[in-house]
Amino acid sequence: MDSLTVAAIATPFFPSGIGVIRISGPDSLRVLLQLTGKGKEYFAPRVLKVVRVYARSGDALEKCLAVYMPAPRSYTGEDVVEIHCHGSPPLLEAILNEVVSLGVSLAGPGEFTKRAFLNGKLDLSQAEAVLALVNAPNLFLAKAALRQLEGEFSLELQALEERLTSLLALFEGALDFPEDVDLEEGEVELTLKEALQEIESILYKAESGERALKPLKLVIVGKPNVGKSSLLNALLGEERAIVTPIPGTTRDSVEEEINFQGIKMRLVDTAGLGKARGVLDLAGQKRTRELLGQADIVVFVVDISSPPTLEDLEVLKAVEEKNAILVGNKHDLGEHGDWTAFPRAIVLKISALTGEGISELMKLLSLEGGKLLPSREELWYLSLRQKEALLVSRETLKRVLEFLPEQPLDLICEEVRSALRALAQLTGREISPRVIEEIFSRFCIGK
Ligand SMILES: Nc1nc2c(ncn2[C@@H]2O[C@H](COP(=O)(O)OP(=O)(O)OP(=O)(O)O)[C@@H](O)[C@H]2O)c(=O)[nH]1
Ligand SMILES: [Mg+2]
Repeated sequence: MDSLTVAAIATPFFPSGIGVIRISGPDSLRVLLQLTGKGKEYFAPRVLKVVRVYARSGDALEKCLAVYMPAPRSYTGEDVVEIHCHGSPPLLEAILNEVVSLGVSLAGPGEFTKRAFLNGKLDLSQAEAVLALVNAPNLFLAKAALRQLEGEFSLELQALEERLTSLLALFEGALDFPEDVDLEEGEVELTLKEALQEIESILYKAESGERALKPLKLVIVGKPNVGKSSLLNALLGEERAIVTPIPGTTRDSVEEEINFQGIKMRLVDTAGLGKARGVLDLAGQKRTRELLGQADIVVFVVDISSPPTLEDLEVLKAVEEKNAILVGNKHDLGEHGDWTAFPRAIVLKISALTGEGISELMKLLSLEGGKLLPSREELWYLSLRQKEALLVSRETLKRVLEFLPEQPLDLICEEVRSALRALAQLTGREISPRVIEEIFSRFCIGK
């Protein structure tokens, strides 16, 4: 354990609601008492107290809240103090300077989480989950990271390790006492296959996590002039695409990313499909068909205020393969009766002009988007390092399975041991200080 006491500003360094200074190590309480002039009985463990913070000169710097969390029941497992100040960068810096002048060192990146790891509060996969959680680009991955932080991923790893460890024990027993231990080849093969399957399943969940990183592609199609670009603008809440009363306004696609209730989507407005009015139209329509091929969700727009045309039917044909959502735009201009006979039912009546139905459409889109993302239980948000360690253990076990019948037992033992070593890299049970430094250097200061 590191006996130095360290401190850092744990919140972003710009004017904000609050700013937190975090101190960890054996001197934390002494520093808090010196800064505030209070006696130690004032700070009941883990209770926020109102304090004044004084500079060495005796000037009051701040009136704020502070909490003392004695070891081992703290984030780092050491004595921890947090001072919750007003979020003023110069003020935070001044208080940090006072803390340092009382004999405290500045914390390096990820130092608090590193101490939590070294003190056994978290295993390495949980420590990396802290980083994943802070950096999670969307709510799905944040939730996955939280489950990792709470140890669910560690449990999966433990189960895997236990399986391999007992297999190794069996092999070692057979090596030491060949006449006493009967190695059932079928059983060994089964255990190996099960372990391999568990690794595959973890890797699959990690890949699902990566898929959740990419925005879903939402393509808006329809015949010319039905209000596709207007709808894009309405969904974005800004005038992104050009809108005119002239059919064929949009020639090239217009793309913009948006976050629908935690789901990242890439909205694509396209050139209208239908009768081509020249080479430019043809090129635009070709592009629309390509984009349709890449679409995760398709919004098929029609003008509900005028009767369906052959062009609408042509668009319908183009989106047949896709699970398209049919919306009737220009509802502010009325509703033409012939739409009830259209082969596909209109799901929503909207007006990109007045905003009618737009929030309902957004709800529907986030619902559809949610269905396309892997479910919470099927997702891990792993670092490259973690995935590589899993890949190494997978390849090793595959080799063992392949050569099982011919290889001498001691070689097989060695392979299983190296698969276990790769897994131990994930929990951090067997890891070099250099790798630990490398991992925590990716954290921000104060975490
Ligand atoms: N009344 C009414 N007019 C609308 C609505 N949505 C769009 N418009 C008008 O319809 C015309 C065409 O709108 P756009 O958004 O350019 O239609 P588009 O489908 O992108 O057209 P192209 O790019 O030419 O294929 C414009 O004059 C819009 O102002 C609506 O909900 N109600
Ligand atoms: Mg357009």
